Amino acid sequence: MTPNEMAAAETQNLTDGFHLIIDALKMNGINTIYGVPGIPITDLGRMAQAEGMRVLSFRHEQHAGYAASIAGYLTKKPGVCLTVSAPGFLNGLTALANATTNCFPMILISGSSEREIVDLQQGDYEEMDQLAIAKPLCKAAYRILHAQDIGIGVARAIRAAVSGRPGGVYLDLPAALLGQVMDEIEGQKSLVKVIDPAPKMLPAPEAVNRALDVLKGAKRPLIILGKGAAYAQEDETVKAFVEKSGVPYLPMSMAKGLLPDTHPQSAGAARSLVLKEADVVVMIGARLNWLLSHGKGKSWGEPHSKKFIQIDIEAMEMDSNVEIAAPLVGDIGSCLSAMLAGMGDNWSKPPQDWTDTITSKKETNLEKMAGRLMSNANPMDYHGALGAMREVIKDNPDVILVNEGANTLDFARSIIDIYKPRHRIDVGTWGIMGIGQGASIAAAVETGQNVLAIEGDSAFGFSGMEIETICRYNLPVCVVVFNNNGIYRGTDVNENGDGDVAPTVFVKNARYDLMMQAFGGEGVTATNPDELSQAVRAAIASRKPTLVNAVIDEGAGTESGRIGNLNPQSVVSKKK
Ligand code: ADP
Ligand code: TPW
Ligand code: MG
Repeated sequence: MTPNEMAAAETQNLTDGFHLIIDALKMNGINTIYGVPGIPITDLGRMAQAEGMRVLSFRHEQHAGYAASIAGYLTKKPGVCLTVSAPGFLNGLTALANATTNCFPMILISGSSEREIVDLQQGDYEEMDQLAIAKPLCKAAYRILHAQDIGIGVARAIRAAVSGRPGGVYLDLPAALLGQVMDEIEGQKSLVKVIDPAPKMLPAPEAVNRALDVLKGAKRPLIILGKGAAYAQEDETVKAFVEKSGVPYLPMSMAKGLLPDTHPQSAGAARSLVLKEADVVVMIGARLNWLLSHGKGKSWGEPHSKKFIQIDIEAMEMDSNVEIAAPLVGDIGSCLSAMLAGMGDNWSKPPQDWTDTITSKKETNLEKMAGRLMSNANPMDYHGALGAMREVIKDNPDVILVNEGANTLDFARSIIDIYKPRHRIDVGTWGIMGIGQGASIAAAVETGQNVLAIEGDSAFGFSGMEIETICRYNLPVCVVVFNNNGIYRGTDVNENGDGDVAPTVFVKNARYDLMMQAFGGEGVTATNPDELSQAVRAAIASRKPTLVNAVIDEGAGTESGRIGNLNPQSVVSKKK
């Protein structure tokens, strides 16, 4: 403050940038900050805590960022990640880009160094043009230079994050802004409460009729539910549409549980069959990206053998990979309500031979798997260990499952049934490793539920240090490390004999459970399904931070889990 401002402060009530930011967030119902402190935002975190916000400090910004993005996914309010300038900002940026890719609403708020010095590149402390760097990696990026603009700046960030297709927003706060003062009453007046931040978007009636016509003509219809449908929190409407239509559905991984995986219309256990044979596919909040082989190719059967109906809030998503016969642009609740209204009372269900074929395929496949899930092999294989975890979730359907790894991910996705919406969080659109602890922390903080995180030993390592954060906030998180001594498997050998281990291999028989004990949590090693099951059930009952080191046969996994086909092949050396 200048001497003049100091003098004025004695006669007038003042506020400053710090408090205006906190007030602006709180006014908009944002009460939690995930971050890492340091110059220039240390006091911002302290003051936010003093003002009643929950401020969760992490050990690395990337994980605070993943936590913020998952908070956004679970609550439909942007999750906030707060970081310092340049390196802290960059550490958070991966999470911001990941949030944007996954359509999760989050705001990365980073302090930044002195504008005048940064722009002249005169070598300021942590100098970086953060706004320019963030821009191509997020949905929107803003910088606030004046205290009186904080209200509108925060409002823009919130609306950009949650309206239309949700995504990541960057908000740049130069250090000088935080200390700027203004009259307290003027300051309060400058704040903006965002009215209807994610307005409904109604589909055009003719688009609804077109979609109904296409669906009516279907002999072998299929619904695909994506995580956009789970995000929308229109659970009852989704259920009503699926059940009234009678159409079998496939959940994408994070849409599992939107309807319970045990629902009779779930075609999850007959995935290959329905993708190949369906003649009309209704996409609901799911994209035809690599996870669905772009809607074409061998897994989709005869070329041009299907018509697509696609429901999405983002018009540009239509025809991204294949022709969409009936694009339905709008929010999921409005689109499905309009479809339901148009279906009337006499909608005829799909032909029985189609649903019977699916049911019998499901039964065969589930039977085939059932035996393997009982496997008591020691060391455990994936089926034995996950068979035990499947029973734990069945008995505790409120537990939120977090899942990452390669084999650990792919097997868990198909083996563990989920019973409730938004109860499975995983590696998402990028197949990113490292979301484990950040997602677990956010899920526990935002919902109060127990969290079970099933992570490959490699996957765990990306955010392993955050188990200290889990212990510090005493969160009901049970991390199970599927320890197979490496990435995909622990058996690779270095063929040049220089003494190094192969690039995919870790220290053998590592004791991840001891890491948890270092921070006061429970740490247990499990070598068979019974021990594993017991340890996880105890963790759920006690709600104590727990890490179970689950010893998995190091030879049990396959290269890249189920997506080994994406690896380029060398003609010189073929992978065995
Ligand atoms: P998945 O990986 O489960 O297939 P994606 O992330 O690929 O899911 O797709 C989610 C889609 O949902 C995105 O295209 C996004 O635009 C859309 N979406 C998100 N929220 C809504 C909503 N409220 N209404 C309609 N579409 C939505
Ligand atoms: C940020 C590449 C995909 S899966 C994986 C890596 C490193 C680890 C697989 O081993 P894990 O599981 O977790 O032990 P398992 O059961 O098969 O042994 N960096 C990032 N993201 C990705 N996806 C990778 C690397 C990868
Ligand atoms: Mg592994």
